[in-house]
Amino acid sequence: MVDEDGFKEIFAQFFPQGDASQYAHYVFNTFKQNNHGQISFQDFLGALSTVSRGTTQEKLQWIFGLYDVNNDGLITKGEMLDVVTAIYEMLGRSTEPQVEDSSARDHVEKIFHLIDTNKDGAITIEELAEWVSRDETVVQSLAMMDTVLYTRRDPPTHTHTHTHPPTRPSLSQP
Ligand SMILES: [Ca+2]
Ligand SMILES: [Ca+2]
Repeated sequence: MVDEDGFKEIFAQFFPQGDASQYAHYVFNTFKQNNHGQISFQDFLGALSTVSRGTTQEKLQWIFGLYDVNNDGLITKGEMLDVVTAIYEMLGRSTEPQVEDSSARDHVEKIFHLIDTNKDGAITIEELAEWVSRDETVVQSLAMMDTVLYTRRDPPTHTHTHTHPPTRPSLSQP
């Protein structure tokens, strides 16, 4: 079985330049909800495979679960800020350009207004799906798990910390 500390160790190996523990906590939480509190190593690998090679719908559900921290079916601005902040911490200080403390908040404000089309202050899975359907490529950059899988196949190099910026703000790659 993989426990939360095991997750943190795995993420720490892939993102040694930052502090991945908070992001690992959110990812573990997402897997836990999908697997009723127990995560075997097979479940873990299966989930990684879904995130990397699943359908857009499967990825969408996984991403939604990641950002919907309290699992109530809505992503609030606070939840998005928490997860984005965790991603910034994971990427660490070696990212270029240097991440300013205010940029996570700015990023969240921008993205939130793009996705929350009815402006009620919360994002539903339908709103997220609608946003993704406008640009299929965005789903590729939604989960940092893609980066983890990439570094698994290919030993980490410095270039992984600054991939090409997406054409619009994404949830996970500021
Ligand atoms: Ca929520
Ligand atoms: Ca909304």
